[in-house]
Amino acid sequence: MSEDVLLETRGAVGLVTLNRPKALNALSLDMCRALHPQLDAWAADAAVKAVVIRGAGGKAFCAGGDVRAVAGSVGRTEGGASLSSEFFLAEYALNHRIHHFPKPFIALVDGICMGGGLGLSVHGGFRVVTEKLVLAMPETGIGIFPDVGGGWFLPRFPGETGTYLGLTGARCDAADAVWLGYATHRVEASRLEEVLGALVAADWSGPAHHVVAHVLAGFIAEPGTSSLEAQVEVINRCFQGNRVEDILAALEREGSTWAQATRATLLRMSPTSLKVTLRQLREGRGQDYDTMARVEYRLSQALTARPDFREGIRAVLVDKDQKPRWSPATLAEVTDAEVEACFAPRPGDELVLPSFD
Ligand code: QUE
Repeated sequence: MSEDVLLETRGAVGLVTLNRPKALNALSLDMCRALHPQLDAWAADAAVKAVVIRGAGGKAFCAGGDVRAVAGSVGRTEGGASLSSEFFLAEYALNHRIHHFPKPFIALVDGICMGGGLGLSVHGGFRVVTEKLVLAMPETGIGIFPDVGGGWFLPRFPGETGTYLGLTGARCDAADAVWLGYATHRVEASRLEEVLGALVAADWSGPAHHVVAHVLAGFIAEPGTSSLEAQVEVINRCFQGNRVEDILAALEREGSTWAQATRATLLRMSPTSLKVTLRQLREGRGQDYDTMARVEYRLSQALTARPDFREGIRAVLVDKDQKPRWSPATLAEVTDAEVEACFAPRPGDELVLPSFD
């Protein structure tokens, strides 16, 4: 059994603790494989009324998928399957299990939550955040794209904020997360143990969603004002385009300090990632989550096979020089055909999801 994810029941609550604090609880293939069957068992067990997920160590909920392991394995296969296909199949199946979970699923998101951390939280019904929240979808900075359902949840954030967050990787605090609708509750980090204790001690004789909502309501604190909300009009003006080049031009016309800094951020990201991501987010406006999960699996396989992924991991997580050399290096060199090819079906290598109705 993996010690990297702790699974226990406390009274009527199934409790998941992501337990790789030195790696900011980054989600590995082994963790997905340990957690998923336990969620199936809890879904079927009438004595379990709700599931709580949290991160150990007090610094992070979950920094993302274990992309370092995936990048280190590119080109290598294990009995025919690559770690990239095994990992993304397992991670997206787990996200889908949470999305369709039949009982309250409560994420206690205290600290860093990026990429795969959103996959473990946004699909549940309750996302409880604290003053330590740092929320981001930073994948365009490592040559991939905002996955784990980003194609579904980012277009559902207000106006063009999802486009902005998915392309730039900008960080959100607790007030931003409440305004976006990501967070359902804001509590003080020092009270999270008490929240868990109150859920364990609750009288579960009523409808479970009402019980959870009632317990959490007893702990809410003021979220404060969102700086993201204050920017929404300029974000909407600049990020409405359907071409990355149009977004850059709009930021240049806008001219403010914020617009110049945002434009400079975009110019540091993988040009291929930016073009693929914008197409993904536009497609996701009109699609349901399950459809986007299948699209995202195709993208995961196409983009992890490209050079920008290994280069992004090198620059951000290995050498940490923050100076990736992207290939192609400019937006103009990324052809529409290259972007289109990333979305192509992969006969014999598709994400197959169970139906939970
Ligand atoms: C983009 C990402 C990730 C990232 C940085 C990015 C990501 C991820 C990690 C990460 C951070 C610290 C760790 C670790 C992984 O960083 O998905 O193991 O200790 O997991 O810019 O998508």
